[in-house]
Amino acid sequence: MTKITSLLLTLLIVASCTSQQKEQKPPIEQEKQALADEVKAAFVHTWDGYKEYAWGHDDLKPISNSYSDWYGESLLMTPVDAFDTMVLMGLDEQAEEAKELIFEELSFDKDLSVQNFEITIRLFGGLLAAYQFDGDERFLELAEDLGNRLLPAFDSPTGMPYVMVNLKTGETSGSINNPAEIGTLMLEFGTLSKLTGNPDYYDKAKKAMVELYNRRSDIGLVGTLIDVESGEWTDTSSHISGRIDSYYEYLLKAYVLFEDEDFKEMYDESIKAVNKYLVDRTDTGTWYGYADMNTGERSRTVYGALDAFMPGMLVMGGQVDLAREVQESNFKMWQMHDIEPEAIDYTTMEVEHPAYLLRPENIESAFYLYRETGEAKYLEMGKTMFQSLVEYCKTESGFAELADVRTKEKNDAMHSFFLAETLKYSYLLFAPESTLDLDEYVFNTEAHPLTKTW
Ligand code: DMJ
Repeated sequence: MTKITSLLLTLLIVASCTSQQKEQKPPIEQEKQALADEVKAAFVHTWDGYKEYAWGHDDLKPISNSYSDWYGESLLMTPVDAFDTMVLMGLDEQAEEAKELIFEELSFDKDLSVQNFEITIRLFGGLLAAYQFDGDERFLELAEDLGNRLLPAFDSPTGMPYVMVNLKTGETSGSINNPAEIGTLMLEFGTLSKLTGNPDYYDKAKKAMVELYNRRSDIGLVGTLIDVESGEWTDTSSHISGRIDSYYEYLLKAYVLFEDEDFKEMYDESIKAVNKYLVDRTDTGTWYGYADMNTGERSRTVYGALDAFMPGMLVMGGQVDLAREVQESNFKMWQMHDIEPEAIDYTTMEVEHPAYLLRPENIESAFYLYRETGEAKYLEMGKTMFQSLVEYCKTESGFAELADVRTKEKNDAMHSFFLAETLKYSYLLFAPESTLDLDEYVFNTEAHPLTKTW
């Protein structure tokens, strides 16, 4: 063989190896199925713990292997919240167990004063999604019964709901409410209207949102607390964190689910103000801070686990570049201590609130970005986050919150949103896209998928 032929041969071999390498999928893509199976195993582990130690109660206490009920009597928070995750994961046996328990034991005819928002997003949303997935009319009957019992919450002078409502008597309490609890009812009440043909639920939930929107400041921001009787703000601090967050989410999602243009207008106006006054680009990344709703002046540089929903919402609203930027910060926050704290000061990168409550938002945003861009980096982020959960939060019977992400000390608590949301978004990130088509479904804020069957 001449030198030239041998050189040509070498070049050919190198070229063919390079093209083979190019054809090879990045390794994380090949791990997707295994990761989805790991998430499913984490779910089954936790459901087994619930069955053994908390059956029939609201929540599992994953360290003492016992249970807790929010209001003294159980409203089956965990089984209702977890049901549609079981369906998505193909866990038929577990779904059957949950379904039997729900139909045998769930009753809302109880003299309990409950938090309208939490009951709506977890139970009302869970039952509606269960009905749409499963088709059993009893889910819809329970949802309708619950919707009727919650409806008196809207009977305030402004139409914005009270915080609490008694399931039996309809008595309301808590006139100082917040945008999240006022404005995160639309998908559930609206869906019930569409499914039953009774417009009342839709109209009341929409009026509440419009009343809130109409009280935005001249620069377009809302505050943290408002009196639903007088309509006056009692705390004018504006941000995207807890107590405001999902109001914006529902303005957008209500438009997507109901195709009601009013919501689009309100979302577009609101997000403009939020991105003008709250986005904070610093040396440490792109964050959303706090500002006074009237002046727009920065008041705090705090960001946390709840704020991490933002990239997911921005993707849905078409602002993908900004979503990417913020997700980098989300992940940076996660990496500070291998698991995210509830809140940090993003200028110093110091922990402000050290707990981790098994929250989903960071993984949720990675999921939306992966679906939108197909980029492996979002799978990598999801893998890191899920594996931290297993490493630091897993217990003999389930998963526990962390009291402090720096020491990894655990708390004896596990919110039902861990099964409804955290494991659902983790699973959907790794599972084939056909498991759930985002063009067909809109998630309520507790990750219950709702679809336009009307
Ligand atoms: C959930 O109940 C919902 O996602 C809500 O919108 C915010 N808080 C928790 C999860 O962190």
